[in-house]
Amino acid sequence: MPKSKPIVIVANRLPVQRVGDRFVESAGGLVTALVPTLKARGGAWVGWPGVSTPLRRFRFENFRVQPVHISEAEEDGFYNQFSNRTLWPLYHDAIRTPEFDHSWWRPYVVVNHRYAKAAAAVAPRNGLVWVHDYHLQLVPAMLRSMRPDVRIGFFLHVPFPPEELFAWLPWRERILEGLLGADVVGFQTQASARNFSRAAREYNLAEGTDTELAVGRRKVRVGTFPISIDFQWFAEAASKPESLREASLLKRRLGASRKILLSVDRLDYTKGIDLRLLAFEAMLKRKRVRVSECVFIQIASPSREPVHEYAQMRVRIEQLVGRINGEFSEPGRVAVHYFRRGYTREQLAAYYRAADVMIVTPLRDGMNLVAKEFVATRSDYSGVLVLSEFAGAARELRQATIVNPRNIEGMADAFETALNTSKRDARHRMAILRTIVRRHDVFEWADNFLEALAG
Ligand code: ADQ
Repeated sequence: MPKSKPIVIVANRLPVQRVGDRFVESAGGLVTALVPTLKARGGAWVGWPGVSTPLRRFRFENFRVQPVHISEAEEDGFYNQFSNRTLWPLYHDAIRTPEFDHSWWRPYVVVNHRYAKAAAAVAPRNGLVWVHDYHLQLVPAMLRSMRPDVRIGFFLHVPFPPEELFAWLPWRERILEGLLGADVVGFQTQASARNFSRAAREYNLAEGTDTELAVGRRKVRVGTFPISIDFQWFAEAASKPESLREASLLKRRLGASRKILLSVDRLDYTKGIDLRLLAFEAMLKRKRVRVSECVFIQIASPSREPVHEYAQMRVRIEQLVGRINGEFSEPGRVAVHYFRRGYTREQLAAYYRAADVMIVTPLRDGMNLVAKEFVATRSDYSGVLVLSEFAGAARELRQATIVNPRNIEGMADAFETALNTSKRDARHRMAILRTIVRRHDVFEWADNFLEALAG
């Protein structure tokens, strides 16, 4: 039975981290999605422990944890530079200019090879191996050459860029060859899947259709598998008395009559934080909504701080927050609350529950789980979701208020309309959104992919 077959997950990071002298599960979407699946099937997780001191293979619950050692110099070339200064901006519409430095390619190849070797060492005969994300695009082909018996799946969490952008990459054929080593290549959206298939044909590395390619005599299935969240967990967490208490305390502290606009992101230039602040400022300038009536909370978790573009983005955001507060805040009524820190999932659930309007306006995003988490917490069917048309989630969450994040005045309009949405209208839309996320949760996502992989 395919469902009971053990799996090997290969991802940049391990799903566990050391706390004192033991290991605990780390937070994050992928871990929530795959650890229950791994626990049910058994198998292994291959990944980087996040520390440069070598760590031995060990067992966690009923699966194996296979650490991949990466030196500090390799971490810089493979992760900070090639993954996050070349691939990340290129795959996100070149929002920042990607840099193409030949000295970064080498560590990318070396580290990918190390992951492939580690996966080859732990994969059972004829087993299933599932490789994740843009850091590890060479692993499928490398693993296939080492272990032709295994079935290999690859899932890209970020968008696959259109042809004219992908063409910039000096190593474009190598990346395509790497991915085409998989039996199933999965994407968040149809557009990404199509971009990939077209690029594979364009560079004469495969023939076929947008959903099925042939590399010589081998078939490669190209599919769309929109990732999701643990709906039940968020729905229950947000309905607990502690969360409800937390949410109403927050509302009271901000001013009970004020409506809360909320955003939650990693502090990343793809998330459009600066433009949404400008839109909030534009809305206040119109003087139809005042700070006595609303407050904007931006929660941003620190991310990739060694990368220059991230440090720059942080300065810009902090200046904007200062400027808006300088102009619009009143004693006891701060216009923008900016919290640059990580929260537990329980804390986030309480914030989602307190919000009247959730603003998710990335310039480009593979999916965006925050939008789905917000929807899951609204078991009272209230609240309005403002969502960028450039998030993968917009393909599914069509009942959200869809905006173009580069249209500042348009976004300001959308915020105003969202603040004035009738309870009835909000309820109607939220009911549809909740049905979609409930039906298509992260467990369904993992099952669908693994079923395709099992063939
Ligand atoms: P990310 O770019 O990290 O993921 P997203 O999908 O929004 O973006 O996931 C962020 C996660 O981090 C959410 O689960 C959120 O709750 C959490 N988070 C955000 N801010 C936090 C904070 N301050 N404290 C604690 N947790 C916080 C990449 C792609 C996305 C894709 C996912 C999954 O860029 O497009 O949806 O992978 O495939």
